[in-house]
Amino acid sequence: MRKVIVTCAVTGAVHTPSMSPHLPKTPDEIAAAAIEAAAAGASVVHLHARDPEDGRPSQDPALFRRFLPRIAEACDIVINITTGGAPTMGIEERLQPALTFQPEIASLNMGTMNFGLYEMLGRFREFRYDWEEPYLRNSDANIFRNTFRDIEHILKSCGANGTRFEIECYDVAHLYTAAHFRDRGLLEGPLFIQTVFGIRGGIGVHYEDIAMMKRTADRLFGDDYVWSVLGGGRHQMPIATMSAAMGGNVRVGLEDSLWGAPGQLATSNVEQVRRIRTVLEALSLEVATPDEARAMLKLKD
Ligand code: KMH
Ligand code: ZN
Repeated sequence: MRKVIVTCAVTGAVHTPSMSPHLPKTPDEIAAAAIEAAAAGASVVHLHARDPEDGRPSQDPALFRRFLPRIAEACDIVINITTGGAPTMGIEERLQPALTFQPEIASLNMGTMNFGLYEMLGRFREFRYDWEEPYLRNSDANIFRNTFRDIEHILKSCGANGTRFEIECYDVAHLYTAAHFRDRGLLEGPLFIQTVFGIRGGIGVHYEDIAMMKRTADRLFGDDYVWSVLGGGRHQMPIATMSAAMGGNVRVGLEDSLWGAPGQLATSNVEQVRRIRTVLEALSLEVATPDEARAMLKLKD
């Protein structure tokens, strides 16, 4: 049976605490979400941190230090630390936790872009914390900066620690950028290509979009890549399901969607992990264990 890598992205930097009481923000909540996701079968956890007082996204290594060792002690799961942080942050700030903790995987965003937030964000009018409203309002003016030089810097600095990459591609051009760095010898196969659908500023959520990203990646990388998929907002489960049936690996979690069912918030990350696991098993697919994911992605020992 084919093994499918399930990544759970537990908190991210897109959503804010007022949108859902279930979004993890303290180190305890982030650790618990990761440990529960592992127990439900997630192979990889993608991690951001937040200020425990007000839930604001933060790349402070001291915050990561409050949950990373606890996750490692409690369970086996592949650790993936963001280098994307939030579009409001500078590149050195974004890199701090991945350089400090030298994880098995770090995210690597393949291009500078507008990063419009998910469809539900515009609906919020009442905020629990002062930072949320300007953060969301300014998101229409932010640029998510990932220049060629930034990408090279992340590749060289994290790569020197043996960290491999979740290569986040939000449009077809980003696949070509990944191929460019592969051709220069800065990225080595198998590439873990995370195709991202449904961010305003990136590719859409039509099945033709998924097919085109897959066809292009097949052509550029042949057998030397592992394809994973995430859909933003309410598209998360339909896109994960379609892509799993097409041979893909999947990412779920409250970073990417707060929804559990139409109009209903997910009450936890593990709810989404369990739902995609049910889908995968119905498709006669098996969730990859962390060790199987390590072997598939050729991660460091
Ligand atoms: N929230 C994802 C669509 C990163 O952390 O490097 C983008 C992301 C970026 O995961
Ligand atoms: Zn992320």
